[in-house]
Amino acid sequence: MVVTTERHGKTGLIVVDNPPVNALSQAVRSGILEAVQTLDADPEIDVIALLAEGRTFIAGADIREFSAPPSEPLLPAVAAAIVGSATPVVCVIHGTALGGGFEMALASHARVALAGAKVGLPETTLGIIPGAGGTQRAPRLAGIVATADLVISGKPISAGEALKKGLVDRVVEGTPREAALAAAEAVRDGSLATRRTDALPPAEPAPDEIAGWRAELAARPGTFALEQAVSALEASSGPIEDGLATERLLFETCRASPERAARVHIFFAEREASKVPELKRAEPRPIARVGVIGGGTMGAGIAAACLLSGYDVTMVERDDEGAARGRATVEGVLDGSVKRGRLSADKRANMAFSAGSDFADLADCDLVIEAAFEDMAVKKELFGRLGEVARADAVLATNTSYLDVDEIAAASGRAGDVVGLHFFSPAYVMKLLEVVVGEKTAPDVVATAFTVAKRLGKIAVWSGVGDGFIGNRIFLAYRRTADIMMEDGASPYDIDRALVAWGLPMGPYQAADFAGQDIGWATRKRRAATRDPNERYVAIADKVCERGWFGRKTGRGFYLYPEGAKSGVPDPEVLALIEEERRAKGIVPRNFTDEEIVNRILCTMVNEGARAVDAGVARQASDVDVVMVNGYGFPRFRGGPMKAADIAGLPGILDDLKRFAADDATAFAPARLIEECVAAGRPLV
Ligand code: 3H9
Repeated sequence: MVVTTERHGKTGLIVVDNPPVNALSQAVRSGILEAVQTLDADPEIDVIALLAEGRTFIAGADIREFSAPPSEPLLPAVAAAIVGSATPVVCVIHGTALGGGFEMALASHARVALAGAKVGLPETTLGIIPGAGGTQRAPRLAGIVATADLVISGKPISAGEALKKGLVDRVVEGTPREAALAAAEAVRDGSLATRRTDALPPAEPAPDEIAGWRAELAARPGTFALEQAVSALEASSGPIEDGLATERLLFETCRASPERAARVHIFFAEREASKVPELKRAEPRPIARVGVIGGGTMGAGIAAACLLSGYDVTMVERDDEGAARGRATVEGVLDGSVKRGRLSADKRANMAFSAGSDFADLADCDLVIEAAFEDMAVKKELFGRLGEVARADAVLATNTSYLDVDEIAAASGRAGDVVGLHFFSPAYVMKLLEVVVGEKTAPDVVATAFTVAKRLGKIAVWSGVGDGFIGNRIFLAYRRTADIMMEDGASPYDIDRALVAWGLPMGPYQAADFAGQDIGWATRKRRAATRDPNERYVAIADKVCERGWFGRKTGRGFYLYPEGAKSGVPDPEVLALIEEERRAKGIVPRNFTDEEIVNRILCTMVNEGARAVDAGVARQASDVDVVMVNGYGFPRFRGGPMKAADIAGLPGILDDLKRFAADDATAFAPARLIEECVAAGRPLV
């Protein structure tokens, strides 16, 4: 029974119990509907309270049901039954009341929240809009602008803030059950007023704000649901029946959209990624003290991330000067967190952090993360020492972004303890963590890595050993395809523009300039010796670097960055340099449409992602999406490259791959997984 009723004197309780988050499945919807009707018809009951068991009130509609046709009773009918109940209904919120969960509260006649509870309307983050009255009832209580804050940001607000906005009526202490019984008593003695939201006057129109939001949304891709949400909010200044009908129509349009399919896919893919079998097979090792080798940008970022998540941190650098620099960087991050209100001064003062140059300080660490220079010889030397210095039960991790983790592990003399933890910069901000599992990595070490990742608030993805793991492997392939298009006739500015219009936050050349091209150049030089001489190599970026044009930090890269300019401007000298390269290679430039640019890049990413699955580097295709969305800015509204390929039509992608492979098999010779999926008529994810 996912919904039960209880009678306590004249109070009728409707208790939802559908773990883990009390999502509004068909059974819950029909349970609430029936319970409201039963208790409303009971002459002994004069107040009804709606509450939930477990860690949270209702976290929304059951997202898993969105891809199937809707089944009765629909959520708006449940909300209508609550609003229409002649017996007042009080809703008691604990944990998070989100989406349809908060809409059940908005339909109730009064709302009581436990301190610490949160409420929100995050539907647009899933590519839909509130579809059970949220866009009509919240504006009647709080106004269009305050509701838009919730709907457009998708972020929940605290019970206290909700009280200020008029979205809840009271914030109380205690358990949900105690609060429900007390609230019923308060309704009875008149100290808690009840009202029917639908009987409140329509919201005050906000035409200027609405025009502003529309203009802002029109300027960026992937805002279909947000645009529909604005239209629904606009309708809240008319009669409630019309508004609810408009909302329903717009909700259904969103439900059928590719944006919804993509966003819901990535929501579940992120949760699937960390369900690795090792977590069931092995007990994670306890971790309290983390050692970090290296105090550069990466090392300091990792140290800060660990401190912010409550670990003690020992940082070790080559010399005292390096340690002092590393310490200063970490402290800068922590001070920034205090300033932004994300960390209390008290917690900051009590953090256990030391930075020094004595390797022996790592001896009492439970986990050591190496973030030294990206060079195999350096890493092997460090892991050789670490193998001896670190405690026998310590986990040893490398933050390498390309190198062979098995080779590094072997150097430690205890390969079972070694794992790759590939953080993304800045490590205290970026959500993605690739957990690179070597041939000999012990299952409890993998389980430890995923457990630490969870505590760090990261989305961890399992990766096998392979050049660039999952993300950088795809990134390298993507950049190579872009470079080839650039040499064949597209300008870097055309490529960036087409990809940004498609939804990437930056094109590859804007990104290179932003990050600083010297790092990529150094990597290319290191890899030159192992490059296949028969493979096409585009040297344009090297020529740009040879001139010292490393990007923003040097005032020019692929773009020029004049004093005070917000973004780069095209550089005629770079165009001339590209022209020169084409001439030297005898390439007659051809035209690339934006569509072809996007298609070639998408085909490259999907193919390389599928090859990573073929090679056992990625466990499943959805992990590729999680990596690209959370580490490389791939647009969430497209669900990741694999989902984007499914949405575009996988058979068409395979045809394109075959066509493009005729002149570039390196990037486009189709991966086995794609051939198999198309042959079997199934999607990649
Ligand atoms: C909506 O309400 C539409 C309506 O307006 C209109 C309808 C007509 N459904 O995140 P966690 C699962 S749209 C199904 O790891 P946490 C999740 O997959 C909805 N399943 O825990 C996971 O399963 P598993 C609006 C759901 O503590 C487990 O619960 N609501 C749903 O870190 C635990 O989740 C939202 O967008 C769901 N709605 O965070 C809220 N939610 O264990 C979405 C979760 O098998 N949910 N699951 O992997 C969240 O933001 C977080 O899950 C929450 C808990 C904050 C609640």
